Amino acid sequence: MSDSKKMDIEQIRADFPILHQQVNGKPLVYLDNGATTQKPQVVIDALANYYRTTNSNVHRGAHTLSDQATQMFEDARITMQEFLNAEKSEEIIWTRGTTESINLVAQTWVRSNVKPGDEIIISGMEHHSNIVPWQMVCEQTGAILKVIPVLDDGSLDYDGYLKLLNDKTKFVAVVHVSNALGTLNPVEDIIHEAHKVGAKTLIDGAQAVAHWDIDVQALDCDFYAFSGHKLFGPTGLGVLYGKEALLNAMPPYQGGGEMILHVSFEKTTYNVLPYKFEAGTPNIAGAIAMAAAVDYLNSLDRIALAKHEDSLLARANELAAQTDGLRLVGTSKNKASVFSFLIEGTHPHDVGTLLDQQGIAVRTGHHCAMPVMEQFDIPGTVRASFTFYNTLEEVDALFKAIEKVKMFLL
Ligand code: 7TS
Repeated sequence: MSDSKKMDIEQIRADFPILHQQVNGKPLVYLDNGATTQKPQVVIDALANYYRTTNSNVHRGAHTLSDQATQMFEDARITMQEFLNAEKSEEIIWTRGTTESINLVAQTWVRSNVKPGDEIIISGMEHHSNIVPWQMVCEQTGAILKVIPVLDDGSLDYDGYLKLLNDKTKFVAVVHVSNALGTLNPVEDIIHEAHKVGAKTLIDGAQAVAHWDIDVQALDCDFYAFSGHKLFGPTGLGVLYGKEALLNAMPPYQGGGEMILHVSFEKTTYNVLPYKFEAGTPNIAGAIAMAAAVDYLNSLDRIALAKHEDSLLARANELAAQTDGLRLVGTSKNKASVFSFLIEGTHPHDVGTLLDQQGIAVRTGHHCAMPVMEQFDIPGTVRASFTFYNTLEEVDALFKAIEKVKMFLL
């Protein structure tokens, strides 16, 4: 089957119009895929075509375009269900992104199920969006936040995790792949152990979905969160997967239209799943374009492309070993194609600016993961995050540019 799937990188690059331009007089080398991925033409077309031909509100119109928009919107939900291998499409909630998905769970299931003294576990390598919502719900409920330590190579202290688990643990929320370090966490085991003490689990999949197929039933996670824009889809659109029984038992997150069955001043009854969690007009165009992104991914040989990403990271590591003065941050043996580094004696922001002048787009700073930066006692890193449309030549270009930066700054 994979024979008919696309894996030629040049052909794939041709699908992404933004990649073929000069930035600061140099060919663009886009290595900031952890922040957001670029969009293939089919996604851009899906957005534009929806607005050109179908735009209407969903679930309410008594006219043809509204019926068509509703059909496309609900078909997109089924596309996401199949993408995650969720059991039912009702388990797919459209949100604004990972951040909103996590806040939703914190303010519904967790807020209504934890008591003072109960414990919520996160890890030391979380993005702020998987830290702050839990701190907020701890303040609201009197629950206590526990943090799994991170080891020097950027991997999770798994034994440290096991030690934190006890009968007070009510919830475990852990990142699948760290955006700052690239570490791939053993989420299946983490979930399994959490379930043994009766805790529920959320996996922050923001950085994982673009690299590998995700199977929420195999993982057995209770919730899984990600953002469309990091999966070759539009901004402002994300997904929360949740197990049906939990979603059914949860109070709504926001009140408004769509999420009700009946409203009176005396009593309001809430809609069924998934609409109970989708108050207001949703991002209809975004959902439809997101489905186009997943259809596009399904046309690619994702296993071959994951291997290609591994080879990009291997090339970066190989060149790093030949480069004086580089400090790599996040060297866990299980990692995604995220290459975080510092040039000794320089500030990451200066490095980023000088790389940009050479057409190379990276992210610099703390990557919204300040606690792990503090642990490594650094202000931030320079992060090159690769995806399947990147090439070995682009990795080489990064290292040529690093040499120029060193000449300029040191
Ligand atoms: N979780 C992880 C692991 C992330 O990497 C990010 C965004 C988020 C959550 C939040 O996603 P959002 O779409 O709701 O904003 N990470 C990054 C990054 O690494 N650079 O820019 C955004």
